[in-house]
Amino acid sequence: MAWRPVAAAPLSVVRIFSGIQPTGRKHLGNYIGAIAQYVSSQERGEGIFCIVDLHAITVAYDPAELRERLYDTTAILLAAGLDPSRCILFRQSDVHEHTELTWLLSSVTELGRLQRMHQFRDKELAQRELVSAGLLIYPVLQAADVLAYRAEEVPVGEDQREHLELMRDVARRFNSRFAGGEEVLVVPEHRIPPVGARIMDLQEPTRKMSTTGSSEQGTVYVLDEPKTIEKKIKSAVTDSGSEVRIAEDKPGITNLIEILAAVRGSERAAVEAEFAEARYGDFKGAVADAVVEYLSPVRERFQALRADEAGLERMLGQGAERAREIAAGTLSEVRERMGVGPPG
Ligand code: AQP
Repeated sequence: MAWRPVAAAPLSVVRIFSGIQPTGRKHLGNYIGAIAQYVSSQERGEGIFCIVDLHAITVAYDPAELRERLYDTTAILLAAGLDPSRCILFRQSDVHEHTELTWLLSSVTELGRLQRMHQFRDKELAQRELVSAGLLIYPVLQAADVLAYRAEEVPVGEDQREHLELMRDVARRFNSRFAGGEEVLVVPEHRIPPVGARIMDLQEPTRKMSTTGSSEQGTVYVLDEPKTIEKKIKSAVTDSGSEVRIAEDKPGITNLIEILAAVRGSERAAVEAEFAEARYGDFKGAVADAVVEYLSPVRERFQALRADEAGLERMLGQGAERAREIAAGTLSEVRERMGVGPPG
């Protein structure tokens, strides 16, 4: 693989940052809520995307599998359409500024708030072995990831709202405590996709589709074969009644409407109108076809990209160099403002 260098973005261009964990198998929720947004953001601004291996070690994991999953995730992102000549794509642990900034920002992060975070509490309860301090500090590392690049936008799913609010508060507190209110750290905006911000489990449509909390049958994986996708969607739990419409008491059908609208890039109302007279079976068939068509090109491109680990490493290394140039500038200003290290 040969990658062209990243062109410098003009100053007025919006800077967009997001991170994704190299854990588990990436699913349709990750794809619609995050990956598809990353790809489209390349048209709108300077995208910086990070595979967050340091986040992945905060729960029980296998070191050899972590490396495999890192390459899987990198190849999925490229297969989805991330183009290293138009964005920066790198591995978090290659840029040490993330961990240094985490420590510096921990001094302006409220401990009680970390302890109350929903994701921490859910994972703490689910954790069978050690609950690591890393799991608690996770949102500070996430804040450092974004703030190191002074990113203006963070495209992520609805489940990240609480973490985004925390990082905005950390930036504000830093600016007020150490920069006299000047925006040394940019307060980022959460960018949620208009449709598909919270894709639900096909078997338990009141829970989000997730890597750790969902069943195999309830989760469509990006790399699932067409037949598997079809089977999962056709056996999705639906609700009593027979109308295809969005309603609180119809979480299964509402989720399928959301999925179809998201993969088609259309509105939920347009899907409802089109299938107003349809039976559940026909509607599910249409959703299955659309999802297969949506994910198939990604699965096909993935194979060749994943086979070239040396090429993936080279590309990640080049991305990390470019990322480090930006993050090092922020770190030197943060250190200076905090009085850490030699002056000037
Ligand atoms: N169900 C979902 N619908 C829409 N967006 C989703 N995201 C996750 N689930 C859904 C978004 O995917 C991005 C990447 O997530 P990640 O892999 O870095 O970790 P995560 O958020 O922990 O993903 P999971 O699958 O939900 O894993 P667990 O089970 O560990 O919690 C994020 O932007 C997220 O919003």
